[in-house]
Amino acid sequence: TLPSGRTAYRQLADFTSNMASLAQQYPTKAKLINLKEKSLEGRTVQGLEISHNVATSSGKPVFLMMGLHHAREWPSGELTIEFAYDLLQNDGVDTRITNILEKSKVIIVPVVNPDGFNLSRTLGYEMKRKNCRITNGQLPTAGQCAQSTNQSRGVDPNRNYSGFWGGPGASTSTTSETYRGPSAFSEPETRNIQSLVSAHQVTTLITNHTYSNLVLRPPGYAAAANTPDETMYKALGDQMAAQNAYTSQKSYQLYDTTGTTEDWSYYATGGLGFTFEHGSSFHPAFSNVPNYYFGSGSTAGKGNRAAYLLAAESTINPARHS
Ligand code: 0X9
Ligand code: ZN
Repeated sequence: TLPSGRTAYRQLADFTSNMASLAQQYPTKAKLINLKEKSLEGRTVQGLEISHNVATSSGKPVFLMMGLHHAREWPSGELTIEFAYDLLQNDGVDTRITNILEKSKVIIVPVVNPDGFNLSRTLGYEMKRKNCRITNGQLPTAGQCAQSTNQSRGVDPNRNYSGFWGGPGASTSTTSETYRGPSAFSEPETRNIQSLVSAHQVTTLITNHTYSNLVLRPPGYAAAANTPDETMYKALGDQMAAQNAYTSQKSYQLYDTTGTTEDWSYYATGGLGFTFEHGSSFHPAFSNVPNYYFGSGSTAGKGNRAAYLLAAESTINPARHS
């Protein structure tokens, strides 16, 4: 059973109400945050900051976890919010969690791309990937993303960050699933994460996606050199992959990309960012999600929960992983 007890994929309103409930239930430890900009359809993008005495936790190193950059990748939001439930429910029970919340702060943003997710999860356009940008210069009104050309409309949020933006593995075609946008950080979804990271000491981040059972680290394209932190980076990636039994590798070994989240955040801040690609399809039956979280078979009792705990602990003492 998942920490929240859920048995079906959340809709956008469920994420919103669940985060509000957690903040209300754990007022000293969980703080609801509104990211800087609304989505193109006017939705507020929310997150939770989680730490002991969260109101005065501004100096603590941060582990940031995100979901749903890509609309159809529903488990990525579930795993992100379930980690928040787990931390809050098991603080004072699990000594690793107590230590994490004492010495660090965890920030979760389960739905980075709410317009796209709403279209995919609720309005029936299940395979929507990108945001709802209309590329003729207009802004969409609420629900307009669901109109006829919705599937091809939009900017890929995971090609719109500034890291190597303009390079290979991203498209200049507005109808491509990997359209990079007219300029780096042209979209509110990526600017929200940029300003969130800039306002905190984010020393480790995980951006959850589906699918392929991978733990990916920069660089995102083959012609780029290894990061200067390759030894430490690989060590932490490999340790996390030992928990969830995914393959730990450099991102470009999957395929070239530019403009992805951690190819910006790592080179901009030095914090270690990873993409996790979960499972074997974009959104399988919900009954798979508890297995993703807690592990199953050879990873029973480990899974992504254990990988996330390692990531959070790495913020407390990064050198421990080198
Ligand atoms: O293409 C992406 O944005 C990610 N895959 S997904 O199916 N979730 O869209 C993978 C990006 C990982 N980075 C590289 N492959 N360089
Ligand atoms: Zn994705």
